Amino acid sequence: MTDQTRRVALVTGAAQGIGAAIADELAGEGMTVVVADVNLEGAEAVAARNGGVAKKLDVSDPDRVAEVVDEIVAEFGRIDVLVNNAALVPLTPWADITFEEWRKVMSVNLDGLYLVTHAVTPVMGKAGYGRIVNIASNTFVAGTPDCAHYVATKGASIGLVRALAGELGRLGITINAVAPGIIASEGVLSGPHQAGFDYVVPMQAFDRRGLPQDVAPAVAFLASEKASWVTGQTLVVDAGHTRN
Ligand code: 4PL
Repeated sequence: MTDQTRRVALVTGAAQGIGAAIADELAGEGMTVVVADVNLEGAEAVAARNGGVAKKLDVSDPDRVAEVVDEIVAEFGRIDVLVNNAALVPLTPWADITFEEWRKVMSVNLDGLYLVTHAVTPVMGKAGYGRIVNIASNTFVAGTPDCAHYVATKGASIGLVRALAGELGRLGITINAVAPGIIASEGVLSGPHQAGFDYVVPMQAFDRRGLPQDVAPAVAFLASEKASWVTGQTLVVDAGHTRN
């Protein structure tokens, strides 16, 4: 029988980058972390080091989302924390964004938010407690070029937080967003983002690239019991890039 007294956190897109750092941070605070990702081997590696459990999850697949949430409830009896981190981060100029690419980004970044959040909130509602953190992006503040589909989904993520805070608050659930600036994560480093760092780092208050570990503690705060009076908010974690 598994220990059902520890808080349980579901982190999507947790095989690498910001999601993996969040999974490690929450595990370090004593939570059981469900490390969910389309990349199962990557998720297993993260879960192996932080004592969590790995699940293969494509957040845009409704059946699989329902299945994973059911498995977590069956195994642990609770989901205290949901971190909606999974996202595609493509860099494509507007003229080159095909409808197919547009739909793909909407499917993962936006439908995924709906599917996972909609599956988890009844579980939290029944318990009368929940913490939801959406990983947004400061590109919504900065109007960063060459990723209009991505920026649109991050704006929607912040919109969802604002829209749901009231409805979910009645159930004892808080929902907030963390909006990182450009971060040297595997996902970003796998694309042509070098120019982004060259442009952004001089605007930051600190003269280095942001790392996943720079973002995770802000998520951990909003995911904690202590953040009980904060909901519907967006915390920008970008070394001051968008402060002006
Ligand atoms: C400022 O979230 O916030 C590039 C790529 N530049 O994904 C981001 C900035 C990127 C960002 C982001």
